[in-house]
Amino acid sequence: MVTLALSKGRILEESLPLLARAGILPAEDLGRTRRLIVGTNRPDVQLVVIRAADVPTYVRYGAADLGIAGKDVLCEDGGDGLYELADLGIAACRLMVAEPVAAAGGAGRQEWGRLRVATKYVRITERHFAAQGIQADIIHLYGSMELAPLVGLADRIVDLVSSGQTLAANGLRAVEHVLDVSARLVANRAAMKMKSAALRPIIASLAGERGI
Ligand code: PRT
Ligand code: MG
Repeated sequence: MVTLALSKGRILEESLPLLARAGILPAEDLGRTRRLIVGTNRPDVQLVVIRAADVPTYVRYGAADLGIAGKDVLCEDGGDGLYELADLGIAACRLMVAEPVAAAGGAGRQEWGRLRVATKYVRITERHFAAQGIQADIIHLYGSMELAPLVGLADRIVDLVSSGQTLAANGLRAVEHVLDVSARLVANRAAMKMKSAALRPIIASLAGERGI
């Protein structure tokens, strides 16, 4: 059995056409079912639908042989023990530093003491500011980062931006680029050896020309 880990939301929506092209059709509507393991038209392929940030963990421990996860999630995770096989070119966005439009480029930051940055991406954010010699206080949030500067919780945020509408709607603007993000196909290292014959054709058809 080959197990592929996916997350609900954008990754799932944009992965389904890739799966269909690879001849893998979920047996149920993944957006609706409450089942977490979903069979497919292929008796040897099943899907697990989990939180986006959990995909690297499932694949690392071999609970899933393959996974589809955003580069944001993989960078934050560190990716140890995983093979990144392909940039699938889906769910594309940018990880950006943003601040209130009113903050005027962060001028006067020193007067207020250390920069406070709210984000879900603690490791990436620490690295990003450390590389500039800025010691930031990172405030770990699990979602709705855009709210933090509006209520005085943080000076800046590090979050994903695609259209920019969410930032604009909350009086924020992107001030620095951190990372270009798209979904990647990852694999468990042991499975690549032990299940090579089963995995190779699936990887080839999912990755197409995009294999790394
Ligand atoms: O739901 P859960 O908390 O488990 O995870 P999640 O909310 O991160 O899942 P989901 O499905 O929203 O995102 C999963 C993956 O999709 C991310 O890890 C990215 O790799 C990818 N992705 C691509 C995005 C976006 N684009 C995106 N725009 N994930 C989130 N957003 C959010 C962003 O955080 C912000 O709130 O959309 C908002 C900005 O969108 P615009 O269009 O207004 O700029
Ligand atoms: Mg979500």
